[in-house]
Amino acid sequence: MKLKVLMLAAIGTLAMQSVWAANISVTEAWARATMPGQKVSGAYMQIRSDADARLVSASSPAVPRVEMHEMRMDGDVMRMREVKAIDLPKGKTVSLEPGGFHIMLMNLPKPIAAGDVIPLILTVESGGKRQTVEVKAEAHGVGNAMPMQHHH
Ligand SMILES: [Cu+2]
Repeated sequence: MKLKVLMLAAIGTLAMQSVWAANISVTEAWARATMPGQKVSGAYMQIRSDADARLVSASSPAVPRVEMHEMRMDGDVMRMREVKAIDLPKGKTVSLEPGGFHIMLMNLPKPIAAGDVIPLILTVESGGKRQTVEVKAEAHGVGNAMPMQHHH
């Protein structure tokens, strides 16, 4: 009986190792086109991992500064803050979308036009190991020019 328990424990360990590199799928990646003079924009996407993982950083060869942000209601005021990581629970689709988690594109050297493709590199940590995922976010113009509504 004791041996059986030990074997199960060993199998458990092997299973853990086989998910060393998580399979990450990113779909519906898009970025918001900007108005002339606008230095910041957002990128959004759906991320799904087949193992528990965390998005720990985002960068882009085309954007000088990229941060991960979260928007949330604080009373009746929408606030945005930088986050260090975004949890990607196993098998769950995590939505980066206006009004929630998003990738903030900052210090833009030139406006983002509809149809532009913004390359993004996501760093995902799973099981103590890091991997990168390349994403191409196509820019869309959005009818509402004020993506972040503030209520005062
Ligand atoms: Cu932001």
